[in-house]
Amino acid sequence: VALTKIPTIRELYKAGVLKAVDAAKHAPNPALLDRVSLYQGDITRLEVDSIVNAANRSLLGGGGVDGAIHAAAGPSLLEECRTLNGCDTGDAKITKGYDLPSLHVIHTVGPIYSSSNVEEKAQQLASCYQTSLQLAVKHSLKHIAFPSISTGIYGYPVKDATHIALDVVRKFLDTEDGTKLERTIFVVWSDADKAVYESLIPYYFPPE
Ligand code: AR6
Repeated sequence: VALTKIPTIRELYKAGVLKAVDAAKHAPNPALLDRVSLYQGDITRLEVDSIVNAANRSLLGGGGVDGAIHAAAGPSLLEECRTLNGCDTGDAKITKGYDLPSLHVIHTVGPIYSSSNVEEKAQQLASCYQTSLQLAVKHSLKHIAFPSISTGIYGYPVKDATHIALDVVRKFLDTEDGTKLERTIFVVWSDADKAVYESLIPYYFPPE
């Protein structure tokens, strides 16, 4: 899927998919409307500079989006991952994309959710988004596509996780480093997750 086929949130407002809300949490930043996307589908099909993998600390593959990324990238990805010595929760490491249409994969490790230590889990999840964004800019990558980290096998409540994802990305795009990212894409798999993103995006990325 080419970048031109991935709708920006400006286009989603125009189409009526996204609707303005009264009590937005951030001031409008019109430039960001062209630089953020919501896309429902398979992250492994995106022709972008980088996709993010919701990995585990071994970085040696697993189920969910991790399994899909390794399957689509081919065995060379696992070979490179073996050289990385794993990754801490909340941190991120980068590899090439191999057989993926994405040039790079940014592997991050989300927290395994539990209803105790909610604040620590939230900080770890925010750190996944933050370190992934920083890594993309450090490597001069212009696009980054995120799956909904930790909300599958790791059990993080989708609504809480989506607030964190949107908050960290909005704040990062407002910084000087953030101006270097031409497109940040939130990738959702299920209809339910898409509905959550559609309802919350207007609070963080209000229209003009
Ligand atoms: N494209 C986009 N999103 C996807 C895809 C895909 N191809 N496949 C699944 N999702 P999960 P986690 C969505 O479980 O919760 C692995 O075993 C999925 O619907 O992949 O961070 C790792 O090795 C959900 O919304 O990641 C770890 O052990 C989101 O991706 C563990 O799972 C994340 O779900 C990580 O669990």
